Order: sequence, then structure tokens, then C-alpha cells
Amino acid sequence: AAMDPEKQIETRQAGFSYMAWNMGKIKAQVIDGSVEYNQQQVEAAANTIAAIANSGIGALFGPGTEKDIGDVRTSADPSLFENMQDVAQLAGNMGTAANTLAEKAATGDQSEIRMAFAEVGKTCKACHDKYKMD
Ligand code: ASC
Repeated sequence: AAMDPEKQIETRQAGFSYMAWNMGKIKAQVIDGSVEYNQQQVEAAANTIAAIANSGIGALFGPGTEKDIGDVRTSADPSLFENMQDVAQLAGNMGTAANTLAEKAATGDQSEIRMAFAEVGKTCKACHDKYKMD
């Protein structure tokens, strides 16, 4: 049986938050330099992002999840649910970019990681610009 709509919203948000946390770890180490670079940590973060990005998170945008349900609020624009093919394409782009980031993270080449990280960020933003309300 499908997960309750409330649970779908909470679970997809957990996935996005967990990716964002891991993006932040990479940003701190290879973009900002506010945390010392640690290849193992960046690799783990990139692998986690790639795993979530390729986990089929689109299955959590099921019927009944297009609006707030009591205290469970969604930031998904209603138009997302009318454009699932485009959304799947944007999500696929993120998965591909995240796989590249994971490959680069495994090499430890910070300049390559930086470029691959920026490409992943673009794929996050591409979907937000079209389908995220805030
Ligand atoms: C992140 C994060 C996002 C994206 C976006 C990219 O790390 O939390 O929502 O990258 O800022 O532009």
C-alpha cells in the first residue's frame, strides 16, 4: 500500500534536507574552506547525495501530496504535479550530476570536485526555480 500523503511529504522533505546537509559539508570543505578538506568525508557526503538523488524520490509526490495537510506543509508548487515528466527529467539530471560528483570525490581532485559540485547545485536550482514555492 502507498504511504500516507503526510508521510510522503515528510519523507521527501527528509531526503532533500539530508542532501542539503551533505551539500553543506562539501561546500564548507571545498568551496568556502571554513572546514579543512577531508577526502573521506567529502566522498561519503557525495556518495550519500548520489544515493538519495537516484533513489526514486519522485515516488513521494503521489496523489494527495500537492497541498498542505494540517501541520504538514509542502513547498512544492501545484504545477509540479501537472509536469511530472519534466520533473522526472530534472530529477534525472540531478542524479547524473550527483554521480559525477561522487566519481570526482573519489579521486580527491578538489578542482574537479568544485566544478562537479557547482553542476549539482545547478540541477537543484533548476527544479526549485520552476517548482518550489519558497
Ligand atoms: C544546496 C541546497 C540547495 C541547493 C541550491 C543550489 O546546497 O540546500 O537547495 O544547493 O542552493 O542553488
